[in-house]
Amino acid sequence: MSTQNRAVQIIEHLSNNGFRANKKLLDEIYGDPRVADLPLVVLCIAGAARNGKSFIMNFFLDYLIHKEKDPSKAWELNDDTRLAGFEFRDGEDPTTLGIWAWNHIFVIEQDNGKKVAVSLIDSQGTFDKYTSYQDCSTIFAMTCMFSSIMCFNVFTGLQEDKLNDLAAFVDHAKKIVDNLGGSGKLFQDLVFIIRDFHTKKYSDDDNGGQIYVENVLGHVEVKERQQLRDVLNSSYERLFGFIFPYPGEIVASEKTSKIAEINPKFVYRAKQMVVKLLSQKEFQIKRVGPTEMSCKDMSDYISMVVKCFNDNQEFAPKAVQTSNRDFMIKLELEHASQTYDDLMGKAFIDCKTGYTNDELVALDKKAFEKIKDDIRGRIKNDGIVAEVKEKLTDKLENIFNNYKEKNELLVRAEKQRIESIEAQLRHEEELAKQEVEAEEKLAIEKTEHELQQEKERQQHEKEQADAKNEHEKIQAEMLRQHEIERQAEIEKQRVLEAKHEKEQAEILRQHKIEQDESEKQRVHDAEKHEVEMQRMENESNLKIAEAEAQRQNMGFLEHIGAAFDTLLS
Ligand SMILES: Nc1nc2c(ncn2[C@@H]2O[C@H](COP(=O)(O)OP(=O)(O)OP(=O)(O)O)[C@@H](O)[C@H]2O)c(=O)[nH]1
Ligand SMILES: [Mg+2]
Repeated sequence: MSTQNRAVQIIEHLSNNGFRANKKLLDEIYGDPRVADLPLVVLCIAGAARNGKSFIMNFFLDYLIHKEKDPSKAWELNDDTRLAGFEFRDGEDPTTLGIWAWNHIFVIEQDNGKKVAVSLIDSQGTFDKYTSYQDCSTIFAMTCMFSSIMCFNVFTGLQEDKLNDLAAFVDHAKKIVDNLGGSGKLFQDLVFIIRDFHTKKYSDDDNGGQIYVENVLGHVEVKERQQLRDVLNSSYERLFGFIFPYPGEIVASEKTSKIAEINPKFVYRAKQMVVKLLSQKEFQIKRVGPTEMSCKDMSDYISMVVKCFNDNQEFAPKAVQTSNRDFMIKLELEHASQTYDDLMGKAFIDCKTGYTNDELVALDKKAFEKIKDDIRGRIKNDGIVAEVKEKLTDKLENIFNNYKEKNELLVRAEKQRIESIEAQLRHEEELAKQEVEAEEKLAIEKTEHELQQEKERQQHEKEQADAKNEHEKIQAEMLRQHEIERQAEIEKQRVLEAKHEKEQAEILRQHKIEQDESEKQRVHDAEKHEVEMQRMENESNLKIAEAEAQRQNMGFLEHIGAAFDTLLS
């Protein structure tokens, strides 16, 4: 719980029997975007002053805080739990003045997965010595009108005087709402919370409160009392009864917020009641007549109700009539406009091309007829139906005009789309034609090109063949020339070799001649030498002979020796 969450006075009780709604605060609370569009559940409490209304509201508060925070976890109340929020006080002086609401609207997910907004409203004590009957009646009437779950808090039991108080208001109010349609009931859930209840017969039974209330409101022999019961019994859609034991001394005579200090049986009953009334299985959505209220509607509704009560101070039920009638018409108009908008919107979801005028008029007629059937089915008062229909015609005309404009845009867009498609088609045809022409041209060019290429290829081949031939010719010629040259060279070589051989032969011959000459010379020289040698030998021999002759003559011999040396050198 945020520190800013608290009970705030939404309706101030002015001293001159008047009331003032705090519109700014109401807008802040019920117009909060977090909850504005959610279906609204409102639990209100009313009853005599100083009877523990605010005290018991804190049990509802604790439950909602818990459920909003952690929906899947079971709600536990243990000795550590502190109950706080709505101010309650011991003593005699009234604590709650005017009408107070918890300024945080709880978002609770129902078992079916849909979310609801839950508001808690506490009220000033009524039907007691502190408040005038008229103001009591007004406060009580207002809380009845605000609530979808109306808790009537009483002490010790449902005595006739308490039933009388209730019935006095209910009787008037019921006659008024009877005509408004729906179930025609004043209350949706009427809950009797009976405190300090002692009758043992019921106290020990878990269902004792329900049985007790049904018994009290059941058949009685006394005629007037039965009439009173008939009035009450025809005023609610569902009836609940819860009986509470004495909460314990500390609660009753002092003030405590500690669960540990409250009678455990009281805590047990409180838990049972809270879970039953705020069951996630079946929340009671606030309706005005047959029309369910969204959270955002509540601020206007409360303001309008307060204004009506201030304007009709003498007769509270008249205020109920006026405000309920006006507000119902307002809600019906909003609901019908929304439905019309939804139906027309739906018709436009898949419509991309717009409608013809006749089709559009038929759509409008169909939606309008459906809305009229819905209204006729819900509201039984012909006057209200007529008024809603009359006002609706203007309202729906505005919405229709919006759709008409939207349709014109769609039709125009469709026309443009078709024109653009046609233009596109023409363009595509032109392109296709150009493409075919281009392809044909390309095919011709390709064929020509291929022919040209073939021609060039053939030409090239021919040139290549010619070149090859020429080359081969040249090669052959070159080979032939080369062969000739080679042969010439060989011949030349051969001639040269022959010449060389000849020269060699000549050289050899010359050499032979020279050798022969030389041999001859050598032989000649040898012969000459031999002759010489012979001569010299002869000479030598001669000399030796002479020397021998001389040797016999010594001198002679030396002379022979010298002569011989000279000869040898
Ligand atoms: N005997 C008794 N006293 C209770 C019970 N519940 C609360 N109280 C005490 O009654 C006193 C008044 O409680 P509130 O919750 O302020 O009563 P109230 O009805 O809101 O009073 P107003 O706002 O003045 O109308 C407090 O001291 C509570 O502790 C109960 O069930 N029995
Ligand atoms: Mg109070």
